[in-house]
Amino acid sequence: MSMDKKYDFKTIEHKWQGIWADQKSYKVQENRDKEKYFVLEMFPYPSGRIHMGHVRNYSIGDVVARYKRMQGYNVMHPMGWDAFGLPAENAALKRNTHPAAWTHDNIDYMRKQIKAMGLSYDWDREFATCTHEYYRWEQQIFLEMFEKGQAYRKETTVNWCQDCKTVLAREQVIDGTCWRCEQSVMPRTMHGWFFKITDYAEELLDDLDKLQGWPEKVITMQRNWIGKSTGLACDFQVEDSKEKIKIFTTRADTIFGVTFMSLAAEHPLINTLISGQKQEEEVREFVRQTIIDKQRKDNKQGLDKKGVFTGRYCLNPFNGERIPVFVANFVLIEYGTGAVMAVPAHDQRDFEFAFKYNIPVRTVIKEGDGLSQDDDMVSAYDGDGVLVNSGEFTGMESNDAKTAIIAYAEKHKFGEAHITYRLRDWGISRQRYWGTPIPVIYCDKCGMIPVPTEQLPVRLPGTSEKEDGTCVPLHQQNDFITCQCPKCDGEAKRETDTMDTFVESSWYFARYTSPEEKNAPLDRKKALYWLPVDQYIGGVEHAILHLLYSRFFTRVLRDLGYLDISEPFTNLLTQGMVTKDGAKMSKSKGNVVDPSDLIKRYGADTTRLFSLFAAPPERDLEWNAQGVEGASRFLNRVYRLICENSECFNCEQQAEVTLSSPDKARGQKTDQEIKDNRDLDRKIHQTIKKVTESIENNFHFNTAISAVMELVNLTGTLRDKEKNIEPTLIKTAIESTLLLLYPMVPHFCAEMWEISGHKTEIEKMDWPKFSSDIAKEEELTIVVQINGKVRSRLCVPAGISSAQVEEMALSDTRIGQFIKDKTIKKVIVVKGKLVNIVV
Ligand code: ANZ
Ligand code: ZN
Repeated sequence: MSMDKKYDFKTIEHKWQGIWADQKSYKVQENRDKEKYFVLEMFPYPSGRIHMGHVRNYSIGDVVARYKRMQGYNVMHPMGWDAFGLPAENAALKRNTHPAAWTHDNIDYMRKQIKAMGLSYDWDREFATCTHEYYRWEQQIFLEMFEKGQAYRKETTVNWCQDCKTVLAREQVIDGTCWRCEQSVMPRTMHGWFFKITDYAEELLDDLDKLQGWPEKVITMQRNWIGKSTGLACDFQVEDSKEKIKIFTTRADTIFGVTFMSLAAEHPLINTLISGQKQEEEVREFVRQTIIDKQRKDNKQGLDKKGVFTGRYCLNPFNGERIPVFVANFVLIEYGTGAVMAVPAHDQRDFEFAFKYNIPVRTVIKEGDGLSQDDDMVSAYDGDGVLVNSGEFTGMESNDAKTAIIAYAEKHKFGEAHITYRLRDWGISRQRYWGTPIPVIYCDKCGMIPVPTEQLPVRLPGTSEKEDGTCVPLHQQNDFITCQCPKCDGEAKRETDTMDTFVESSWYFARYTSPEEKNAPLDRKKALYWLPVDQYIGGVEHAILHLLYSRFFTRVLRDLGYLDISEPFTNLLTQGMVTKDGAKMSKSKGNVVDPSDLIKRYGADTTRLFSLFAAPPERDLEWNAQGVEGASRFLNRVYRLICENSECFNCEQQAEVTLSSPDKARGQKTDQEIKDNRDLDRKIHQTIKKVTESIENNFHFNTAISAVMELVNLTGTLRDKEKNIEPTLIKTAIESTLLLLYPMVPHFCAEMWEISGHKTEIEKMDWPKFSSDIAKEEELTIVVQINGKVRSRLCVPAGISSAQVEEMALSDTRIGQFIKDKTIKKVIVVKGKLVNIVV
């Protein structure tokens, strides 16, 4: 047989994909006799073609799915399409097609690409979120939320991208520009719809502690995003006015150090405060400029602290002191109350501001020994300490002072303990076409009316197209807008906003449990069986929003009676990026590798193996052409090993040589041959152990694959030596190799399993088990001598290297006592027997 004989991946992959599809091998149903396992990869946006990031994501998920099936779980592994979104509209405009047509074409193409990877999906559960069969249930959920006040409408200042002609969420504005088109973003006031995620802020935060199967960094990102702060909300009376300025502070202990007040440029009191003041014009100009700057710069805290005096004063309720009121560019309107009691001695931003505008700095917290900090202060001291210059609170420690000061404010009714979250309600309105229409009607007579559920879905109009066939936003589509009022039958108008596409992805995982349900968003019983998702896998770029929104929706659906869980994803794996030359693969960088080319050239199995082997899943994976070649060579090596040992597979006799029955073999074989047999047997069990543990330990497939490679090497070497290796042992070695590799390279292993004479398909086999006894390294006793005299004995694993033995001998405590400060001249190691140290 020639050394370069290769397996025919094209035929094999085609054959097995056909079999799996015909047999619907991965279709699942609820089965109370089996433990369920729901493994899910974040579903793709149908942008046109799959990329290496998809390949990596789905390969990981597929190994998990196939591995869990072999372990006896009832595995659900579904796939679908996150199909609404702006790219469809833009592409449609550019190509003169309809967004629906563009999207469905892409789905068809990508489905083919994904199928060519041999992924074990239950394709009967596939759906696209842009179909009314899906979004009508989203509209239903919206209506139920609306009824409970969880979906509401209000007027707000929004971030508007002129290029995308859409409202952007706060997190979609990056450095003042649109995350998509990188155009600058402008403020604009308009009505919009919101989901009351803040109602769940506390629960979303508290339950993070329960997410034991999530990466710590994702938990931290979620915690920071929710951003809970506990402190004091307190009123400062405006001098010569009925108005009060409400502030929020986490540092109530610094209240006697307040030397000015700063308001956000958008603060509603500003107008009243400045009217008639000589500063009026100056302040107005400052406010105007600041609002523009903020939208542009995304109000980064590092930016230059600027402000303007309003000409007015307010009074510190604790000591009646007159405090000048400023408008400052670093105060956020969205946070706390939009007003800050400024304490320059203990807050760096306030310190810089005070320095610039010549405002007094008054120390009220002393650190530890209480040395004076006033004179030579170069920065604020923002730590805790002991209070000074603080009236009756002087001498208290920061934490006690906070409590006492809050209690004082509550007693005198000008303030109270207050919790603030950074998290805002979720603005879901988008002024687009290609999204879920918000099911609300406006009637001049009856006001705002939710669309009655029996009138759902409010379908996206497909007919109202521009001349070139593309679709325009709903507010430009009169046929869509005009409707009948459900109450008075008069002429009314439809809401024209569509929902943020993050809404679809916030509950799709639940819909997979009952994708065909025609009477409700979910079949409760099925959802009960399948949820939560046991293993969720996707990019870390979704660590905040998508995961937070999904956690929120799960609770909403729970409270609406559809689900009985709170957390949607028990375990989360965030995979790293696929990079080339150190940069993320992307069209704009021109460093993309097309997975379809790889599959054509090397086959799906090699492509999968490469992406699993090149890096552990949570790390970035650097593209490397040799890596793909290597993966391909390895599979062919296994193939040849099987061909060369085909005679072993006809052998029905039981394995005789194992550690537990070494004597039986004796007599027929030389010592060396007995050792070789034992070594291979041990290696088999060690490999099963290693692979199983590597998968269980955060899916470290790369180490799993290395272990199998070692087994393949040893099997090949022993067999090449024409050693008297038991055929059944070779057979077990090869079978184990195939079973262990099967989840990663399923077509290849299915075929090899078949050609080596097995009647039952490999995927019906159980995951192999190992014996810890057999897997244990044989141990040897090594004598350690000093100048020829036996001084100690070491127990070492049989395979250990001379260097390792030497190191162990030298660090042995008894040897250490003998050597003390003597100089070591020479160390002689006789492999497997002794170490002699000459001093
Ligand atoms: C007085 C003070 C003294 C403060 C001091 C800090 C240190 P976290 O902890 O992130 O919640 N703040 C309140 N509302 C703000 C707003 N809308 N824009 C900008 N800053 C605002 O932050 C709470 C602290 O941030 C508050 O405590 C307030 O400044 C400021 F030595 O009040 B502090
Ligand atoms: Zn009406």
